[in-house]
Amino acid sequence: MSMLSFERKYRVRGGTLVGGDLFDFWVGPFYVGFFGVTAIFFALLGTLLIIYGAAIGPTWNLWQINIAPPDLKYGLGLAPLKEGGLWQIITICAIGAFVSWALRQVEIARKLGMGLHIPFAFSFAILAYVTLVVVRPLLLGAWGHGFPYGIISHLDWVSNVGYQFLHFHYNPAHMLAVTFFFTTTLALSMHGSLILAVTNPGRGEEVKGGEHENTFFRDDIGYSIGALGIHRLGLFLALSAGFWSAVCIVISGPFWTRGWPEWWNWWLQLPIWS
Ligand code: 07D
Ligand code: 07D
Ligand code: U10
Repeated sequence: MSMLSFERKYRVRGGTLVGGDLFDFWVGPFYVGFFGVTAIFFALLGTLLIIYGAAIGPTWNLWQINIAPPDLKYGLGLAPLKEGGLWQIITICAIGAFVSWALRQVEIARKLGMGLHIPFAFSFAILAYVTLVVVRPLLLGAWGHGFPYGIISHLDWVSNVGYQFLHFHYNPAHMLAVTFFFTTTLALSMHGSLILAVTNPGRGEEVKGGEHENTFFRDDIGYSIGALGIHRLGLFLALSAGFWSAVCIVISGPFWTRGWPEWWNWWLQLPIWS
């Protein structure tokens, strides 16, 4: 069955969470749905506000455009539009768009009778973002602790916040997150290369299957996790990377205010050394 006739068969009514049949239609390849409309609304409004922010700012240089959060003196209150209020509305739009996108994924998965793994996974990215711009600023008592919206400026923020804690690499949750990111890449490269090695052989060679896949890794490292297993592991690794990222930044400030190298003093203070 070609892709298109498959899609025609599955482009059926139902599965919506909100709005019933009202937005239950497609535009070209895109499913719309209630959350497609809200996603477009928030994304468009947020983008227009970024363009407005750029227009009243000092530069049109794409790398240097910057929408800064309010000054710390505004605390958790609303700031005037040109002094961080824009950042606050854009943050609402971003969260609105990301959550709409996840819920649209839920509706599409329900239509197709699939699991909800994809929106579940995307939620971890949203969690990391919300931790950065809502949870941590709330815990620290000022929206000014959110990161600025700009390509270079958000890098400056990461660096500055990193050095506020002297040496961010000593943050134990950052270590876990980094390790999970690295392991995710390793796992994907092993999986991608294995699948290509068996399903895309040279001219005249036979396509191989699961037995070859399992045997390769048994011969190589003594164990094969299996076809389903590698996908479970991949999802676990990737979600753990996002989860520990959120943890590493939310503890920096709200729960640990000194340099991260100092955190490791517990090791030096273990009674066994004295
Ligand atoms: C490949 C999927 C496609 C997505 C892309 C991103 C925009 C922003 C906005 C002009 C993997 C589209 C970009 C819509 C344009 C304006 C105002 C995903 C793929 C291509 N960052 N970050 C980038 C975001 C944070 C950090 C690049 C977003 C945190 C570092 C891009 C967020 C911290 C580096 C970008 C976000 C942080 C980057 C490439 C949100 C910790 C780089 C991203 C919403 C997480 C790298 C110049 C990429 C770079 C980079 C976008 C948050 C750190 C501009 C949307 C605050 C250290 N970030 N980032 O490929 O080259 O993602 O920067 O949270 O070195 Mg960032
Ligand atoms: C937040 C993105 C969410 C995205 C969403 C979707 C659109 C639509 C549309 C394309 C979380 C956006 C979609 C906009 C686009 C179209 C059509 C993802 C998010 C919802 N660090 N560090 C991390 C490393 C150092 C520091 C995380 C490595 C230094 C701070 C990760 C190194 C110092 C923070 C990580 C290193 C420092 C981090 C980022 C190496 C600086 C954070 C990944 C090798 C001097 C951030 C939650 C992430 C964090 C974070 C890796 C070095 C500081 C684990 C590998 C020592 C302050 N660092 N870091 O979180 O945890 O993704 O954020 O040196 O805040 Mg670090
Ligand atoms: C995987 C896989 C696998 C596959 C795969 C994949 C993982 C083995 C079977 C998938 C992987 C790939 C394809 C590889 C490449 C992917 C990446 C590297 C990841 C990064 C991806 C990108 C960079 C692409 C990002 C693109 C995006 C997000 C699409 C952007 C699209 C839009 C913004 C449109 C969205 C549409 C919506 C929301 C609904 C439809 C709406 C419209 C068409 C617009 C018109 C709007 C309406 C009709 C609604 C009305 C709107 C209103 C009323 C609002 C108005 C508001 C105003 C303010 C005016 O494992 O298996 O293979 O392939």
